[in-house]
Amino acid sequence: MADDLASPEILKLNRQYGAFGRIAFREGPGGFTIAVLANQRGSCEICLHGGQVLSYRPIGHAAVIWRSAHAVYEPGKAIRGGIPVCWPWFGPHPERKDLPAHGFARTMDWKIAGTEYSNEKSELRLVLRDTPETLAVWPHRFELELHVILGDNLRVRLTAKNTGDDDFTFTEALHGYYMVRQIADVCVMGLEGAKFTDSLVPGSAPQTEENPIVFRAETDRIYSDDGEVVISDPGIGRELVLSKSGSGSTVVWNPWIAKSQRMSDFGDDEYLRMLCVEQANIGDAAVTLAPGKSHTLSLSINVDLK
Ligand code: TA6
Repeated sequence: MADDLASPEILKLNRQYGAFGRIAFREGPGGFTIAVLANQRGSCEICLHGGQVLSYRPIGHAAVIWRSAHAVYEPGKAIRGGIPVCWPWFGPHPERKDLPAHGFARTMDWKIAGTEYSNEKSELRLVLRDTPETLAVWPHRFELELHVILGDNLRVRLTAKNTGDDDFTFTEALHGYYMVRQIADVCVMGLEGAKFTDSLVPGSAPQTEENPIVFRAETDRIYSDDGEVVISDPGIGRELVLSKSGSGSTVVWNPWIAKSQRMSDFGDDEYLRMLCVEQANIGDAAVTLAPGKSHTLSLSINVDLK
């Protein structure tokens, strides 16, 4: 039984928020608290460190979400894989090179705001609020909620609320890492006709995507697109259909060989088995909120056998 040797904190969480066979909490790597959602259609794990979905496995399917075997599970560090929450900035901080890429949300400890379940769904809400440390680098009061809904698909909703007295502007991404059998056989559909910038050539002019995207080298592109994207993976025999709302940008990234070798928390050949397709708001799609206002970025992951 998972609770046999659980810590008092984990036992308390399971007493307060657990539901046998539907919602449970366990201690994970690095001592991080992991929420496990389950229902008759599958299971999903979310780490309270970073508010990060770590796994999603619909019943009868291979794992959907990828995580590096070299991932680091340490306070203040980002976990390589899953669906990192990039907020309140995407990529390098626009001015401060001393600050971590992709903001602070993915390296902070989130709190449980609530759980609920029904015959069809198991749900978890996590919340993150400003701290003296965040105010020191980003002088705005905020409340961030991550709402994960496991039903016959997986939905992830990131809601930002301005709880301060001044407007603020942020960029963001649900930086999902997806499992593929063999990247050379994969293609990404749905971005044909969309404008994109190539992050590997900073300052390069926008281009227009003409074809489904295939992968033969490091690929790191930011598309202006608000539509659905499909990861076609003949190796596994499935399509991952990534639908979204509240997002004007889609990022497609595979590090390929050289970048994989440069990342200490990424195996040299792991690029073969993963692909990032990220629902985001970057550049012209940055979001400005007036005091009291909220914005939700929402992702739905559906698995279609092919
Ligand atoms: O999403 C693409 C990207 O911005 C890449 O440029 C690469 O840096 C990736 O994110 C991973 O960033 P991380 O800070 O998690 O190593």
